[in-house]
Amino acid sequence: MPESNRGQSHLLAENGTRADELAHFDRITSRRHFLATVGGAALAGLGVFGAGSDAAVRGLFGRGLIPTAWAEGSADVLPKPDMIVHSQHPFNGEFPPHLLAADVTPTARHFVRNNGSIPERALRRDAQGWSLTVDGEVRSQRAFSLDDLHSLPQVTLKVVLECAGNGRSSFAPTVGGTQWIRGAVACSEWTGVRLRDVLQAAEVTEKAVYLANYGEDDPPFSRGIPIEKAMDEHTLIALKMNGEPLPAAHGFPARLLVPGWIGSSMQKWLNRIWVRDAVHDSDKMSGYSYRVPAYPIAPGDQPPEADMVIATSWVVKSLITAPQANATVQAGVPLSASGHAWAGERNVAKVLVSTDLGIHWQEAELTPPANKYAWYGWNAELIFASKGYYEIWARAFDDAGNAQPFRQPWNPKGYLGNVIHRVPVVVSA
Ligand SMILES: Nc1nc2c(c(=O)[nH]1)N[C@H]1C(S)=C(S)[C@@H](COP(=O)(O)O)O[C@H]1N2
Ligand SMILES: [Mo]
Repeated sequence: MPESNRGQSHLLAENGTRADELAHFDRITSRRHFLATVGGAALAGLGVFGAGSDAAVRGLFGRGLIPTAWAEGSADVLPKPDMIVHSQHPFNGEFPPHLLAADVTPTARHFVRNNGSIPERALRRDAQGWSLTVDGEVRSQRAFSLDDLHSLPQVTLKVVLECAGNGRSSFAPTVGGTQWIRGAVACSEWTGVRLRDVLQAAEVTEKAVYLANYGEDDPPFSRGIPIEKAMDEHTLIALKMNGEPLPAAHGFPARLLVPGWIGSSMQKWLNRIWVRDAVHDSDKMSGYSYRVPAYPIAPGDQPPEADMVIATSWVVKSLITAPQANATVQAGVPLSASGHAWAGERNVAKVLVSTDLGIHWQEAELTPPANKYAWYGWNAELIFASKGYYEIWARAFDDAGNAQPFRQPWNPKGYLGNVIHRVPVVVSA
């Protein structure tokens, strides 16, 4: 979208004449064309398998490498069908909300967020020579093979995984970075070992404060989590996603799952855990990276770095997955609206739904999550009295009394966006 239109989208959203999704719709439509083009080129690339001479194919896999898994039409193909692609290199893509209706997100609908290239080992699905080193504040430094990890007790959990930047495109003024709309969130089923079992095997010392995690991607992307969160029974080193070995894009052969926390703490292509006696201080843990102001700031302000704190748990949020934006419906005919709600480390207390821009609210029926840290389902039967333009709004509340805001609180990098989701509906007589 040209820079000049961008300000306009915010105006539209702020004036409330059209929901934010309408502005986003333009982007999606223009990207559809882009996708069709790239998709076609990728298929042509299949024909000249391995030649890697096609620029689009090179772009898809970096360095011209075609993974063998590609030949089997596996989950490693990028972009995934119907994806909204934000960038090819590094690869970043999400799905529109109406494609995220499933309780358990299929791998084919899970967003992909990469800061660098996908490691060649992952593209080859080759765990030969891979190991996970645990060092630092441990009594028995260890290098775990994939077999070692498979021999530990396996745990399966459905977990909401959401990029800290999801919703960034709703920030006004605009902030830099991938302009995620609403779809950088998913809830797949993950299987692996408890991180604490691995840490206990390495005999973590009393001086342990924080983990510094490393993956095999380039340039290096390293973030960390406090030892308390690492020892939580729900924190996993995942080896499988939806019952299959991790796809290349999602961290083969092993990734962290830190339930409730921002996606960037969930290190992909994990190969080293350095147990530290201090808070991890890599560049992705410092400055404005994955950090938010310790107090509310005016939109556009740049607080001193010393006033920034590390972003950890997500905040309460909901998504409308049905109806689709711009759906048409008849007045007086019931319409079922539904979606998901989640609240980081907290529980969801209720979801309210409005069709008149917040004048009246009705309580949605809430379905409990499959397990702690999976998302809740919600459903509401709506009736539109007359023909006209309506918006469906969903507002989730957590068990501490926090609700989704009507205006997006601002921070310099556009993190933790949880402003109310609005879906436009056109009602006919
Ligand atoms: N090694 C590594 N791990 C990473 C990243 C990365 O770029 N490199 N991106 C992080 C971010 S910002 C997010 S939101 C999640 C995305 O996970 P997904 O691509 O499986 O959806 O992975 C995290 N783990
Ligand atoms: Mo992220």
